[in-house]
Amino acid sequence: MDKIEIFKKYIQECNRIVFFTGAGVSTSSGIPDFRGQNGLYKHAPEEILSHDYFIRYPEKFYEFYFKHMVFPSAKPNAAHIGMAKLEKEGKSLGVITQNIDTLHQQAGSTTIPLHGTIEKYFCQTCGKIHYFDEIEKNCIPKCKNCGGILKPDVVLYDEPLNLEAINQAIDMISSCDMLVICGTSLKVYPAASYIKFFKGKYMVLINLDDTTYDFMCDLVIHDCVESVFEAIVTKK
Ligand code: CNA
Repeated sequence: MDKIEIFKKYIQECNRIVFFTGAGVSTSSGIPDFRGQNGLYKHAPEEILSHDYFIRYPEKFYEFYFKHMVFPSAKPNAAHIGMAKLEKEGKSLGVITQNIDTLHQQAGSTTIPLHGTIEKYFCQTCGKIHYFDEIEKNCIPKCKNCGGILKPDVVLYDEPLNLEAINQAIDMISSCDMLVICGTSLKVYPAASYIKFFKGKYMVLINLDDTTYDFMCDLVIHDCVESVFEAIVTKK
């Protein structure tokens, strides 16, 4: 049996599937990842997307952020749509994602965004919330209330994750019967460590490159995640 057939068989057997996703799920929507073949790693994103850098150089931070992290015209691809479809069919509990791009939410999945989203911005001075559509994009976005600098509601390097999101992610992973890990290098912690809470039947990994967790999985597919979902959901 080929790997796609095995994956289809697992999907038939399971009704509490959870997807754990990363930047590779969105590359075919035109959003570059960090560590893939055309990734942003040459720009040192870990330094620029850190809390310390944001506080010290907000102008340079936002220049990078709006150029490399925000893609308002990106649309969900076959992977986002396939995961949402499996949830509508009662097969999946939803998606836990490290992505900030909101494409899973746009596709209609129940989504736990571990690293926040590009949708919300908080004033550093008065706390007022702003949304993407209402902020200025060609300079440092400022609060409409007090003029303070806005910070995106994304988890920057050297910032803690949201406790509620962590608890929801661990709950979902520890109660699912199949965990499908897609488009992530599993190199960003603590997010990657949550997959260790899985105690269900099948762990599947779909990623172009090897990861250090491949050995733990029942099925590893080194291919484009959107092609896999086209094969199993769209063309089933
Ligand atoms: P990463 O470390 O860049 O890894 C991405 C992985 O996806 C690599 O191993 C690639 O081989 C693989 N990959 C790329 N394209 C595909 C594809 N079409 N099909 C299958 N596999 C593919 O990204 P991670 O998500 O693991 O790292 C977590 C960081 C990246 C999080 O903090 C994110 O917020 C951050 N990030 C998010 C986005 C986004 O929201 N779309 C974009 C870039 C970075």
